[in-house]
Amino acid sequence: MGSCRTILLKVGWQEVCQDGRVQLCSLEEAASFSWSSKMAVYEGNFTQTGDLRLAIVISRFNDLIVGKLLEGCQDALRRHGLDVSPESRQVDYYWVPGSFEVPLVAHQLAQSRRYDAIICLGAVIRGQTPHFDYVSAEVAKGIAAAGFRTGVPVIFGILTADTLQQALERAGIKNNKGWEYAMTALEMATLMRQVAPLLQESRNGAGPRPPLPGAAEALQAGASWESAAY
Ligand code: INI
Repeated sequence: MGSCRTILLKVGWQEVCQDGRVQLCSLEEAASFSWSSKMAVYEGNFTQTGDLRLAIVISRFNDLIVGKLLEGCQDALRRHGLDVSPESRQVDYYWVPGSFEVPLVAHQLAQSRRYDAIICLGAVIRGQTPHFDYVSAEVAKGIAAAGFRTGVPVIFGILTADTLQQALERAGIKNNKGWEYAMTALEMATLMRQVAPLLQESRNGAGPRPPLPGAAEALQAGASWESAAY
């Protein structure tokens, strides 16, 4: 496994490379990394939403579908205590022509550091375009890159469907995926608020990490991470 030189983020023993790959840090760094001897569980929640700030990037293409996704998304946010009104100080709305344009705006919003999470909404329907595969693949990659490059959760709320009927079913007739995208945003935003201080801790340089049973043997010269006991 080759290692990249340009590291965008370090989270614990993991390094996120510029091209989005995730690799493990060097043995030397790992040995000097400090962890609390007590392991903890971190998870997001749907209750500490009072001071969250969100952006929603919305594609106008297929607006029949996307409008429904937006309604579902707003409904979920409202029911979890967020003010989604146009005058809201909590949620800002950014409209773009099509899904292809979503990642550019999402990336720049994430870079602005104004938001705890960014929700991307769009619909790409296979039956409507021969370039379905290009549009959907680029949008997925672009949205993933926006999150990786900035450390801000960027939610993939681009509905991909084979037919208009299928898209409608997922945009309100059977269920509304917009709801799910909103819930994902809340969970990730509240989780990342807990992850950010860990990152800061690792940037500040942490003290020695207490060894775990079996670590000394596993980390002998020549041992690879894969063979480590944990
Ligand atoms: N944009 C979509 O959001 N969904 C689609 O299904 C779609 N189709 O079918 O082509 C689509 N095309 C427009 C595209 O997103 C860009 O706006 C356009 O290519 C200009 O860059």
